[in-house]
Amino acid sequence: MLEEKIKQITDDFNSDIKSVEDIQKLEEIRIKYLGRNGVVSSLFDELKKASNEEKPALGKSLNLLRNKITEDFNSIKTRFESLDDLKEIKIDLTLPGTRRQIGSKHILTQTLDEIKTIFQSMGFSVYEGPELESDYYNFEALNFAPDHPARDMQDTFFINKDFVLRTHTSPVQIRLMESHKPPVRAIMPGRVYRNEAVSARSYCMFHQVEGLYVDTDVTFAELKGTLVSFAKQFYGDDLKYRFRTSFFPFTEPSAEMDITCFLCHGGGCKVCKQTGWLEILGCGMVDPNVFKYVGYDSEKYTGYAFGMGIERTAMLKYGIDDIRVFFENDLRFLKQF
Ligand code: 2U9
Repeated sequence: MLEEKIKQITDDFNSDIKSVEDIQKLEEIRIKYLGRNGVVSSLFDELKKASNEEKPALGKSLNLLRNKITEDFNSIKTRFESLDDLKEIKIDLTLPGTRRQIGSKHILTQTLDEIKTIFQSMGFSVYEGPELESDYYNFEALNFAPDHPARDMQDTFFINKDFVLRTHTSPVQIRLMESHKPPVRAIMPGRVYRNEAVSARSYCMFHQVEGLYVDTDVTFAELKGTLVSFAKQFYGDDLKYRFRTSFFPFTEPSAEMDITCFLCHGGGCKVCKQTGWLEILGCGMVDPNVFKYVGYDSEKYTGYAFGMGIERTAMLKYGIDDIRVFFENDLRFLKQF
């Protein structure tokens, strides 16, 4: 008899709990089953009347029923409470989502990557060296005369009388040639320093890429061919160019390469100072004196070298008129690339 009642009450509880919709209804159910005068209490009263043989089994079933009801009640109560917490947080589902800030490479890195890819496709490898250099690597081995103006404190950051912040990446070429026999063909990108007044045109540090190719029978014609090919790939196929004679201590003969002004297409404007031309790089045949310093036989080998400023290159390509923007980290500038 009591056994049947236990079963019936289990079924009733299961159906009551299934339809519960809120915490008040749940409390009513708790009182109905577990309250002091509730269904389960009255079953325990009835248990007292059962025979001594039946009591242990019925007692066990009743305990199981009470535990099941208590557990179900607690777990549903917790669920309702967490739902209530969620209702407290007011979410406006019509608000637009938060846009994630996706970073990108700095325009100087992008420009250098592009330059590297072009020269690598022409057989150049990439070689790097230290920014703190000895006077020997930065000046002497590059054939700078002892009284050359670049050796002046006004132009170069001296660390002490023998060490400088490199003023160009050319010392890397010296290091490369000291450690490798010809043929050598590499570009040297890196940061360089100049003790100059900061302005829209010049900054106390900037980046260069220089290139060097040394082998038997390397000619000026090859230098021109390589640089024209580079310029066409970088600035566009329809570009016009010219080479002008120049002077550098480490090359002889030396030249500078110009391309037609991207703004006025040669007509003359403010950007090209009315000349119609923009200088993009310097170059020349490696001076035989430089070969002496690195122990190359200048009777057997010839080589060409070239150099360009990466900031200047990016400024020309993208029409940027102030070098300082590369170093200010202003997102309004950086995000344009
Ligand atoms: C060795 C031999 C020759 C590297 C060269 C230039 C010409 C040049 C300037 C461009 C603008 C520097 O960034 S800039 O100010 N560079 O015009 N550089 S030839 O010639 C070398 C280098 C190393 C051993």
